[in-house]
Formats: sequence, structure tokens, C-alpha cells
Amino acid sequence: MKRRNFVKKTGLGGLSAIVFSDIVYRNLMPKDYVPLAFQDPNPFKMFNKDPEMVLLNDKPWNMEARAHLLNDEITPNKYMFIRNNGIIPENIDVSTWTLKIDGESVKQEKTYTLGELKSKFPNYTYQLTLECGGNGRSEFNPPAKGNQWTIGAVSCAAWTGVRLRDVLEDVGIKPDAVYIGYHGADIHLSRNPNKESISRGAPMSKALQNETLLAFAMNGEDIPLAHGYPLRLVAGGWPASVSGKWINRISVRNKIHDGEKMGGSSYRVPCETVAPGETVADENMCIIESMPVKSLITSPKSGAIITMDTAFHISGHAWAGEFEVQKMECSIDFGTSWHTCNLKPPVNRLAWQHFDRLIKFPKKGYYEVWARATDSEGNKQPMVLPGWNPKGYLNNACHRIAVKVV
Ligand SMILES: Nc1nc2c(c(=O)[nH]1)N[C@H]1C(S)=C(S)[C@@H](COP(=O)(O)O)O[C@H]1N2
Ligand SMILES: [Mo]
Repeated sequence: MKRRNFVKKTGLGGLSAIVFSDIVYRNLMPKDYVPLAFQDPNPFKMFNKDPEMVLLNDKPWNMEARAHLLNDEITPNKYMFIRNNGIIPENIDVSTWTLKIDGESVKQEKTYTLGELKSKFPNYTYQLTLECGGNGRSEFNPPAKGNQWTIGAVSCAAWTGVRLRDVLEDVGIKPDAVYIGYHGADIHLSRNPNKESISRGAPMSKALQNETLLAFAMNGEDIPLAHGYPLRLVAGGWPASVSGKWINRISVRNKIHDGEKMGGSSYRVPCETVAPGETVADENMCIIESMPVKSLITSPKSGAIITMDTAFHISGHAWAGEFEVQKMECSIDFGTSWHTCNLKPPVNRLAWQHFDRLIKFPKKGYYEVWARATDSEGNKQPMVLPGWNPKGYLNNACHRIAVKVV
């Protein structure tokens, strides 16, 4: 039996060092009995998630939504995917939390308390789409290692915070600044304090966008612990790995940030298309920036059974990284003909957009509804899996649901 290091969270903190041989009557335990001190907490309760969410990993915690759970225009915490690379920070004290801005390209280092950040700079709220670069990974072949995300590693919550650009302007940035890199308070899986589980960032052009926030609230409340309490970077439209959680330091770099998970095949894809399974040299890998155009049918749930005379209404969201979605279409004949859906403009730049359409089926039987978005640059979602890459990033293939008409 393995010791779990999250026993603390179950309220059995003092028992966190218990090992199997400490159990005096271990020989008398019923077969297959798991002692209380060894039981996993219920992650859905622990993180206030809906029990229909899907747990992909518990060390570290990773959880995704199902398409029909993402129907809200603003994603509530209970349906928001969790992607952690390390251990969620323990014993956070907001009264002593600070954000340090350092790096080769600051005029001088500067440290802010949370209170200073909130009061010194104007506050903004934006709805921002965060999609994990690996969303859709489970479909790649040869398979890619890592969490086997299906379609649910995407969210669009309302984030409130200060603009990173305002803070960087206050610090003073040298003209040779190239990139920002974040540092968070999460703990490496090895619990080695000298190791970071992830430290990524973005070029200055993205860091200085109006919508790039240092956020302290999500959907009008403190950010939930799993999503970066008390301070997180939010850079909508880019792989969500850029949106560092539990941020306590941002470095302004005079070169591309070289933190953990910036190199190798992490959040990088072959610059040119390769054959599935091909080995790609490091120098031929490019950092993922804006996420590709994508959409999700969030209502009805796949597997719906409807009667011929019911009005069949589909709805969902579409997003396109840095771009807007220009057109949304759906098909009920395996992509042979496409019908334009109603599509709303985004509430702000980098927020997902809602679409809907009434569909009439010609007769009873089994159908699939496929949805396809086109962005403002004319890029369309592919109907099948796009370019293979070693880590299985950027799968923006059309979402499909099954429907039976009776
Ligand atoms: N400090 C820190 N920030 C992080 C991560 C992490 O493990 N540690 N994971 C990143 C990745 S890969 C993703 S997809 C998003 C997930 O954000 P969420 O858990 O709030 O949905 O956070 C990013 N920020
Ligand atoms: Mo991610």
C-alpha cells in the first residue's frame, strides 16, 4: 500500500507519516480494507467540482469536463478542468503573498503585495478562453504520453485583475525585453524545493496585450485554490500552460524564457508537418502560440433520443485563439452538406462565442451532428485529426455528437 501525501487535506494532518507497519492490528484488518488514513479524499468534493467531471490523474490532480457540462456561457468552477503539473501549494497566506518582478530586462526589481496590486492599478474583468494545449490528445496515433484529454480541457470564465502591462510599465522595462516567464508556488512532484514543475511565459507582444491579466478573482470570487489562488496570470487564446497559477514572480527576459517545460517537446510542435511517429529534432520544434480554431456542441448531450416532431436545437461555443470565429456550420450527413448556425460575437476579445441552430431531420433513425468553425483568417477545423506531433497537442478536429430520432 502506498502512502499518499494529501492525507493532510482529509483533516488527518497529524497522521500523514503513518506507514502500513504502524498499524498495530494490521493482521486483523478485513481483506482489501483501506485504513482511513490511507483513503483518498473525494476530489470532486475537495475541489467543488461536479461529480460528472472526469478524473484523469490524482498525482498530480487532473480533471476534465464532458461536452454537455460546458453549456454555460461563463464556465462556473464546478465545470472547469484542472490541469496541474505539480502539487497544489499548501498553507497559502495572502497577507504575506507578494509578486516580484525581476529578470535581465527590468530597470530595477520591484515587489508588490496583493493589496498594492489591487489598489495601485485599474481593475479589469474579461471572459477568457483557456484551453490546454493537449486537449484532444487521446485521439492521436501513435499515442502521445500525458493526460489523455478528450474534449474537456477548455473553459471560459470571467477573470478580474490588473493588466500585466500596467504593472510592467510601473516597474520599467528595458528595450531589450523579449519574453516574460512566470514562477508559481506549486511544489514539484518530487517535493524537491529547488525544482519547478512548470515555468512558462509569453513574448512581450502577448504579455503587453490589454487582456493579459494578473488575476485575483474568477467569476466574481477569489480564485479557487486549484485554479491559482491567490494570483494567476491569464493569457486567453494561447495554450493555457502560459497562464501560470499561484504566481509569485515574473521575470522579464532578454531572451526566450528557458524555464521548465519551455523546451524539448513540451508545448512545442514540429515547425513543419511530419509523418505520425517520426522523430523530430529539437531545433525543428516551435513553441505553440495562438490556439487553433475549435468548437464544441454543448447541448444536447451526445446520445440524445428525440422524437420526429420535436424542434431539435443544438448549441455550443466556438473559439479561435487570437482570432475571432467568423462562421459556424453544422452537418447531419457526415460532412457532405453544411448549414450555417447563428453565431454571436464574443463579449470581449479572446472570449468564446456562442452558436445555435434548429435542425430538422428528414426521417427516423441514427444521425451524427458535426460542428465546424471557421476563423477570421479563413482557417476551418479539420474533420479528422490534424497534424501528428510527439506530445499530441492542438487537436482541433470537429466535435461530433450522436442522436437518435424516434
Ligand atoms: N504554477 C502552475 N501554473 C500552471 C500549471 C501548473 O501546473 N502550475 N499548469 C498549466 C497548464 S498546462 C494548464 S492547461 C493550465 C490549467 O489551468 P486550470 O487548472 O486553472 O484549468 O494552468 C497552467 N498553469
Ligand atoms: Mo496544459
